[in-house]
Formats: sequence, structure tokens, C-alpha cells
Amino acid sequence: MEKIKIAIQKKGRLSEKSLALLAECGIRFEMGMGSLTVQASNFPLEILLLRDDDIPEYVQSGVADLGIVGQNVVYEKADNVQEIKLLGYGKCRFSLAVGKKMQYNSLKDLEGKQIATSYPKILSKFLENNKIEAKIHTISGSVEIAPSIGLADAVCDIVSTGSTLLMNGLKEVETILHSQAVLIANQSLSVEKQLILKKLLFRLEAVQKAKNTKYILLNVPNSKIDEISSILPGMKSPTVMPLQQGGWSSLHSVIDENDFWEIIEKLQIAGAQGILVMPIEKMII
Ligand code: PRT
Ligand code: ZN
Repeated sequence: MEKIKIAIQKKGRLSEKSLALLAECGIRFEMGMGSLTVQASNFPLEILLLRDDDIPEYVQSGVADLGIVGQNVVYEKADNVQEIKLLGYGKCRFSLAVGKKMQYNSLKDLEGKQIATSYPKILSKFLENNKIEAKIHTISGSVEIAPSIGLADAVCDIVSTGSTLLMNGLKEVETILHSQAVLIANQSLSVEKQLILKKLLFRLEAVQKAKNTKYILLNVPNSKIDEISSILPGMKSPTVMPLQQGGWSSLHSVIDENDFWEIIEKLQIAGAQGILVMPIEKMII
């Protein structure tokens, strides 16, 4: 049977979470010491461990069928891959920053200036769209020190907390792109590989839905069942089970992580007691 090859960052910010995600999808594999390919034992999948910068090109050329990489790297390195699914981790932004003391009112202030970056393609497209002419210095690492050593007036780099910029005396002035890890695929997968991808996506979606949802159990007086049920969105309607103590029932349902605290408050006000909230491992609707 054909296998699907997925490229994952060998070592870095996305490695652990990407491998954990595959494991949560029930895919079993053993990481060998220093080996660059890993075979899954219970799913037709082979993992290629690569530098993140190489992943988009490998997927574009078909050496790998799938890849997990930051959107920032995809846009810089490949034009011709499919973005299949955002994965919700590795979140960051790609921003322009200038020296703290530089007067900055708008992009026009960068006209004729020098900007250091490791992402010349994304930056030049952005400058072109905004009709700014600036000189781009492409450097591969430690971009943030460029202004202090006199190499550039501004930098364009990945930011997450902003503390690196701050430490280097820089201020963030424009966000060019928001990025997170994304599952990408080659544009012309064989029919067999498309079927494997479909299976993988089904599992990924079940894992993602479960992460965003909690299972909730609560005790309610029978007279409040309708009112409290209307607070709980649930998948369908809540399960209601009588408690041994007369006049009370136990309600079971699922709630969205984002609405969690708001719903709990409403439930308490409506008279619910003994509220238990539990994680869900997988969720198939
Ligand atoms: O060795 P390899 O080439 O595979 O790895 P790498 O060193 O190029 O990449 P890595 O592991 O640092 O990052 C992988 C991906 O994680 C990036 O492409 C982004 O999509 C995403 N990501 C999320 C980040 C950050 N957050 C991040 N904070 N990538 C880099 N940074 C760096 C940034 O370059 C800067 O130096 O962290 C610094 C800024 O962090 P703050 O928190 O101080 O703002
Ligand atoms: Zn890299």
C-alpha cells in the first residue's frame, strides 16, 4: 500500500507540537536517534524530519506529499502548495520595527531606507503593494541587531511576545502578516494519497474539535431543567438523568472553550450545582 510522506521540522519551535498532534491522531511511531525518516506502524505514513525552511519546496516538488510549517515560511518559499488546515499553534506575527527613537508616522517614513530581514520575498511584495521603495538586506539570522550595528534603519522579522525587539531597542510599527503552523500539501497528490489525507484530516478535525470543547456535568432541580438546558448549547440537547435524590437531575452536555466562563456563571445563577468540567479526547460529530 502506498504511504503518504509528511515533512515536519526536525528541531525547533514546531517539532514537538507537530509530532504530538500526529500521536493524538492515533498514529504510532518511534523516533530513532538522528534518523531523518520515521515510519508509522499503524497508518500509511512516513515522517521526514527537515529544516523548516526546506519544507515548502519539498512539498511543492513532491519529494514530500504533506508538510507542517509556519505560514510565514510557506509564503516566503513556495507559491504552489495547497494550504489544507490551520493548526492553531506556532502563532506569531511578521512585523516591521524601527529604532525606538526614530520618528515613525506611516510607511512613507521607510521610503529610501534600508530594511534587514530573512524574508525578502514577503517584504518586497508588501513594499511593492504599498508603493514604498526601500533597500532590502537579506540576512539569515539575528536580524534584530542590524540597526544597532548600522546595517539597516529598520528590520522585518517574526515577533511573538515582542521582548526581543524591546531588548534590541526597537519598536514594532507595522504588522505585515499573522502566522501559525499550517498543514500544506502538494498540488497533485495521487488518488490513493488523497484518500490517506482525507483519513488524516478526519482525525485531525476530531482532535481539534475536542481541544476546543469541554464535557460538562451538573446537577439541577427538575423545575429548572428547561431553563438550564437553554443555556447549554451542546451538540444536540443535553442528556438528562434522574438523581436518586428526588426532584433533582444530572445534565450532561458539551460547551465551547471560548464561552466557558460565561456559561458557568449563567448556570450558577440559574441554580445549577456540583458542576464538573472534563476534557474531551476526541470528538466526532
Ligand atoms: O532550524 P530551523 O530552520 O528548522 O528552525 P528556525 O530556527 O528557522 O525556526 P524556529 O524553530 O525558530 O521557528 C519555527 C516557526 O515557529 C517560525 O517559522 C514561525 O512560524 C514560528 N514562530 C512562532 C516563531 C516564533 N514564534 C518566534 N518567536 N519563530 C521565531 N521566533 C523568534 C523570532 O525570529 C525572534 O528572534 O523569536 C524571536 C522573537 O520572539 P519574542 O517572543 O521575543 O517576540
Ligand atoms: Zn528555519
